[in-house]
Amino acid sequence: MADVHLGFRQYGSEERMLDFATAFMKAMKFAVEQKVDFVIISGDLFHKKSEMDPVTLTQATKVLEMAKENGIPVIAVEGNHDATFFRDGFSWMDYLSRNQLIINLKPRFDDGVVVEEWDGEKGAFIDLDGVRIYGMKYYGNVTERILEDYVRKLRRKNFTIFTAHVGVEGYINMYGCISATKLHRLKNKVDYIALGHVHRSFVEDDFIFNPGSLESCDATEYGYNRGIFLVEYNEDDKELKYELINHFYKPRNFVFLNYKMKELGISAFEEFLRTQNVDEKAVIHINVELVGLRRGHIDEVRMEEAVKRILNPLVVRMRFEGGDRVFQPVGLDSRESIEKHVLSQILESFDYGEIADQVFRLKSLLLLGKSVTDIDTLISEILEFESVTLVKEGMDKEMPRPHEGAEQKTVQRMDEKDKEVEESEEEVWDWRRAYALGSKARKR
Ligand SMILES: [Mn+2]
Repeated sequence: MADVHLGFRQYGSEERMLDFATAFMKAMKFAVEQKVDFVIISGDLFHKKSEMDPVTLTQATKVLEMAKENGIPVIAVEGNHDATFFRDGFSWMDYLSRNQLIINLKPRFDDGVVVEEWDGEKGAFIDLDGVRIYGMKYYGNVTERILEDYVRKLRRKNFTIFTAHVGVEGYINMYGCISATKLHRLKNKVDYIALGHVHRSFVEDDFIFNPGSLESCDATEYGYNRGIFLVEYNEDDKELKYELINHFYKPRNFVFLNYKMKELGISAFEEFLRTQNVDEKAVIHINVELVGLRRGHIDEVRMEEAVKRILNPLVVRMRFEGGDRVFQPVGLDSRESIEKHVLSQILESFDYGEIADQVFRLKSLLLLGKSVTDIDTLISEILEFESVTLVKEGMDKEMPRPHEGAEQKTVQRMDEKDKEVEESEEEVWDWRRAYALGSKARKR
C-alpha cells in the first residue's frame, strides 16, 4: 500500500481525518486476515512531515501494533510528506522504526549512496524469509541521480523487491516523477517494484506496481482506481499473482454539482438541490454560474445553509463564476474598497483566481492579532477552494494515461481473496473512543 496520509484534516474536517485513519486500519486488517508475510508502505504514511499531533500518532501506532501482534513486519519508506529529503534529521518514520513498529528503509550518504543491510534501527535493505527488500525514500528532483547510484549497488537475492516513493511520468502531472524507462532498467536486478506517490493505481509489465492512495487527498482524485495490492509469489514455478483490492474500505463520497443561477432568490436553488440524489455526509462541490446577476448581490451564506439543510453534506464548497462584473473607477470611496480594488488588480496578473476578498480578510485578521491557527485555517480554505477551481478548468486537457487498466488484463487472478471483508462490529476500531478524553483506548 502507499499514500495513507494519516493526519490529513481535509477541509479542516475531523471526520475526514478519521476517514484516512479508518482506511489505513481496514487495509491492515485485511492484511492480517489474509495472513500475509509482510506489508510494504511505499511512502506518505503521514500527511504532514513536521507537525505531529497525538491523535495522528495514536492512529499510526494502533494500526501498526495490530500488524505487530499478528507477526506481520511492516516495511516502509519515507515519502515527500513524511520527511524533508536531505535534512537527515530524525523523522517520525524513524521514531516508529525505533519503536519496532516499522522497518524504515533508506540508504545512507557518504560520498555516494551507501546501501547497507537493516541492523535493527537503520539500513537500506532487509531479507525476510528469502525475500530481499530494498527501500528508497523520496528525493524530489534528484531522484534520478540517486536511483542510478543506488541501482549499481543492488544485489539480487531470491525474490527481490525495490520500494520507493517516486512518481512515474505520464500518469499525473506532478513534481517528483521520473520516466518509466529508468525503472524498467532495474529488471535484471529486481523482480518487483513497489511504488507510492501517484495517488491512482497502475501496473506496468507485471513489474512496476503503484497501488494509489487509500482516500482522495484532493477533490481531483475522487474516482481514481486505487487500493492495495495483494501479492503472492510462488518460488517453485516462479509465478507472481496479484490483485488490486479495494473492497476493504469505501472511500468518502464526493459530489460535483453545477448550477446556473438566474434569479436572486434562492427558492429555485433549493428546488435544484431537492432534485439531487446525493448520499448524506458527502463532500459537495457546487459550481454556481451566475447569469445576469452580480456577484455582490448573491447571498452566499443563505445558499450554503440551504445546501446543508437539504443535502446534509459533510463538507460543502461553493464556487461562483461569471456574473456581470461592473468595474468602478477608484473614487472617493472608503479606504476598504480602495484597498480591495487595488488588491484585485494586482492579483489579476496571477493565477490565483478571485481571492482579493480573502487576502483582504487575511490582512484584517493579522491586524486584529488573530492566532496563527485561524490564519492557517483561512489560507488552507482558500487553497483548497482554488485547487478545485483549477481542476475544473483543466478537465479537457488532461494528461495522457498510458497503460490505464493494465492491472486488469494481466496474469491470473487470486480467487477467494476478493470476497467482501466481513464487518464484525467489535473488530472495527472506534477512533473517537480511542482518544476521547477520560476514556481508555479500547476496542468497541
Ligand atoms: Mn502522497
